[in-house]
Amino acid sequence: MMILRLTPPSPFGRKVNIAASLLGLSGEIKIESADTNDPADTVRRQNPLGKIPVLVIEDGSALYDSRVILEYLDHRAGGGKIIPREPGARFSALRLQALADGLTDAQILVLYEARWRPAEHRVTKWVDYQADKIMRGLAALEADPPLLGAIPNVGDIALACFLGHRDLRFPGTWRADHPKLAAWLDKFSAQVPAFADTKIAA
Ligand SMILES: N[C@@H](CCC(=O)N[C@@H](CS)C(=O)NCC(=O)O)C(=O)O
Repeated sequence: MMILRLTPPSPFGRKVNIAASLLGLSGEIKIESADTNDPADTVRRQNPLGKIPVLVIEDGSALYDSRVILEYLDHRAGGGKIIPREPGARFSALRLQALADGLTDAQILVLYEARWRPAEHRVTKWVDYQADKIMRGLAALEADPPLLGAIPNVGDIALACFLGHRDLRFPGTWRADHPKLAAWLDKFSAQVPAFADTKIAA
């Protein structure tokens, strides 16, 4: 049995749960929540960065980050499923994953600014700098939304988790101005039951 360390609202942990479901591996994974703020939590020994998700596999080794875990799960499921083998499709999926994960990183930095810094020390210029990345990413994706294949790839999974995290933490801030992307997420949600199954209440 593999052990997945995460916190339920984590968009990166959600990527892993959705990938595992698509690959038929959910039954081989036990979820154990982690507290990244607790210095005593074993997650800091499993991943020196102290970040989740971490996947502990049967031999006791710990895999991180979410991209490495998704690659491992794809390999474990036989390969070429959520990370296509054909180079054109492969690099397009990996690039979409890099973009969507980068947007999620920026979104988390905006949240951490409010969570970690007292109001008098917050730097608006820094938050605006991150918010601009998100607006540019949303605009680029709206101009050219990805095609959803029969099996969603790692890029699609990462994009759905970014948009789901935006809905959770910044509701009402993207759908009206990005109708094609909103339709894309509805289609993903209809195709991938694990997306609704991993949704948490605001
Ligand atoms: N690149 C990482 C990002 C993981 C990440 O940022 N996780 C957040 C929770 S969503 C975290 O652990 N934050 C605690 C910290 O930054 O110390 C991945 O893809 O797994």
